[in-house]
Amino acid sequence: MKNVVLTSEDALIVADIQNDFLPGGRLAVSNGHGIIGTVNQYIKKFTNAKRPVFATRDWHPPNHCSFEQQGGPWPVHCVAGTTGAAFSRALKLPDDVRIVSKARDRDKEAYSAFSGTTLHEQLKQLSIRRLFVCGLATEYCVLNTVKDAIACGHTVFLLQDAIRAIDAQPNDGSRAIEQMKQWGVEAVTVQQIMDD
Ligand code: VGL
Ligand code: ZN
Repeated sequence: MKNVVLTSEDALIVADIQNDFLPGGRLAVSNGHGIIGTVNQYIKKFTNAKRPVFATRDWHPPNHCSFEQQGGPWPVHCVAGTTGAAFSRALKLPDDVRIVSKARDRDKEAYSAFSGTTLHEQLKQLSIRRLFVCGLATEYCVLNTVKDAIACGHTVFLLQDAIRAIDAQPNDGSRAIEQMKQWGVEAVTVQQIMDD
C-alpha cells in the first residue's frame, strides 16, 4: 500500500452527495450515506493541504429528459433548488468549496462534471493535474467524470472507500471500477492520502 502525498497540482472532486441520492431520496443509492464520513475525512485532508475541493451536483430542470415522464430512465430527482437537490447536511463542505452544477439543460443528459460546465477551465486556471474522485454514483457521475478527466490529460485517483453504485443491473458498480482501472486510474483509500 503506497502513500500519496498531496501536492499543489491536486484537487478533490466530491460527486453528487445530494439528498435525492441518499436513503429517503427519489433515487436513493443503497447505503449512499455510508460514505459520507469518509468523504468528510478526504475533505479535511485536502483542506489541511490548502488544496481545492469541488462539489458537483446534479441540477435538473423540472422536465429533464432523463425523467420517466419524459421517456427517460430515472424518477424525477435533483430538481434545481429543491431539498432533494441540496447537499446532504452531513457533508462537511469547506466555506470555499467550488460548486459545479451539471445536467441543467432539459434536452441533454450529462453524468460527467465536465459536461456543459466550466470545470475544465477552472482546473486549468488552478494548474491542477491530478484529480481525486469520490461520491455518487460509481457507474454514472464518477465513471463519466473520470473518463472526461483522463481525456483532459489528468491523472486520476479513485477514492474507492468513498464511492457507491446504483447497481440498476447487478455489478454495474464493480464493472465501472474495473473499467476505470483499465484506463489507468489508481484506486486508493483514505489512509493512503498524506496531507503534509
Ligand atoms: C446520476 C443518475 C441520474 C449521477 C445522475 O450523476 O450519478 N445518476 N442522474
Ligand atoms: Zn440526474
